[in-house]
Amino acid sequence: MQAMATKKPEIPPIAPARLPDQDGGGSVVLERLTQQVKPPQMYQVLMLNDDYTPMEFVVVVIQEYFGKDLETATQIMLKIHLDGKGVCGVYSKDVAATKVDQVLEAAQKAGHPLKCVAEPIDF
Ligand code: TYC
Repeated sequence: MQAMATKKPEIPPIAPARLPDQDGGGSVVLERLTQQVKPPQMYQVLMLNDDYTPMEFVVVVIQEYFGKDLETATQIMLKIHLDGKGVCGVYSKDVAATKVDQVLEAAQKAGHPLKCVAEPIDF
């Protein structure tokens, strides 16, 4: 038969309860907590106009990488064509950077000079 362990299990010490700070006069001082969490910085992915990329290609890219339907993608493309730039979507930093990479890679593969950038949005 196996010998029984004789050592008693160790009981971890109990942490002392944290009491609210007191001001010495017997009254409890309550401090208002300032907001501790900020919303994450968001980035808008902008596409830039150029004279060479076909409109149809831009519309397909906006549908493919920014999840827009044909009508919305066409409106965004036309806005870019007329104003020089337009917002394709708003994302967290990492996702926005990935979208930019995907668009630039698709444009490069197709031989178009289409450009795309991410920029932080201030609220
Ligand atoms: N200006 C281009 C043309 O006339 C179309 C275009 C639209 C190109 C949007 C880029 O981001 C762009 N073919």
